[in-house]
Amino acid sequence: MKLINNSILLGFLFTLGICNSQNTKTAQASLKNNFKGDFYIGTAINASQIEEKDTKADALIRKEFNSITAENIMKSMFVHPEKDRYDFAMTDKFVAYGEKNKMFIHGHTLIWHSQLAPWMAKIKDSTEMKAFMKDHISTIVSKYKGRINSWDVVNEALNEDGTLRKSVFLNTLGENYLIDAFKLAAQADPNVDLYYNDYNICEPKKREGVIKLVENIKTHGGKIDGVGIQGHWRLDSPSLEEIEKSILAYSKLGLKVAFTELDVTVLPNPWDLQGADVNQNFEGSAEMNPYPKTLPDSIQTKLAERYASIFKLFLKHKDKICRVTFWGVHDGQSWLNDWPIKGRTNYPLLFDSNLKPKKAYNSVMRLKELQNKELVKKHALKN
Ligand code: 9MR
Repeated sequence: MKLINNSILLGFLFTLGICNSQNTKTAQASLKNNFKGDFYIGTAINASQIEEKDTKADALIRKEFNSITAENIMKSMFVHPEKDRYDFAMTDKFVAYGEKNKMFIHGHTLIWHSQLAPWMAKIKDSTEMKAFMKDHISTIVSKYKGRINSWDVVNEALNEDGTLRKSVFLNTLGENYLIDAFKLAAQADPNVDLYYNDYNICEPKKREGVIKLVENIKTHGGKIDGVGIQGHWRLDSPSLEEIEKSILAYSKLGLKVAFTELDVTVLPNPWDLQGADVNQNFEGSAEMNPYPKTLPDSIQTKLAERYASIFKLFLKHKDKICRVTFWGVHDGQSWLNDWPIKGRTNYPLLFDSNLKPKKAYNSVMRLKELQNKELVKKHALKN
């Protein structure tokens, strides 16, 4: 256990408002300040937030978060729309926004089967694919060398059973594409942290798949620094036990763990309904969109409890976790309003669509405040 010196104790007291005096500048209570020293608190931002078009959202982002990920604009279809043309207009603005606000900047994502430019999807042979990967990864990573802090080098390469997903990359290059991608990224910027990022990787089978994938990259001389657990979760799953097992399993590989796309859906899932087929048309169905106007208090409370238990676990393993990023700033912006059914009203984040903190926000903040109080108490007892 680290020694707590008096200046740190004073810091705690200021945060708790115990040491408040008009002449003393206190740290503003916010997610990023409360979890300072534990892990970065990040958010995904969309194009209008990058361009600071929404002044209220901009103020909230700068107050609460110290890390950013681009929700879409860094994906290949936007940044590399044609074989011989890159479009860095938005990515330049994104990086400048992070630098201006002294934030940890995460790059999402280099190699992903989805949101590909149409010309990439048509690549048929291995020579052409190798040339594409070299050009794509080297150009983008070296352009932002020393400015982007970590990259999702490969995103979502696994099936649910832990086998490799059929994609244009696997079809043309075989499983070596993973090793090549990580080597190319490390060559372009030897100091940037390189991640494998995926969803459902707290599930046992898929987790085994990640472990195999990481070991294979390492055995063949690739550099990989971390695993990104996306964290698109539900109120009751995955269990805290499986999340904890995953944190431990990935860090045992010598890797950093980041929670990269955290949100918790409160809506029914069509796949859970017996015989339900997601292709069925559920749009406009009241059964599937039960809270179109407001979230009942009982569900707000459930969401708050779920977030508190998740963050309690994160704090327990803060030595292994370097970043927790939410997938969006507020509920109104969440992709979960349109997936897996379009046009629903979901409530998966800590801020509501009016940008007001929810019960879930307070529960996460309170957790940290209680922990600080405990430390103050222990320190007082010692002296
Ligand atoms: O939030 C993103 C949404 O706006 C896009 O339409 C969608 C396209 O696939 O991608 C969403 O973000 C995804 C992320 O890039 C990778 N992991 C899953 C996220 C949610 O689908």
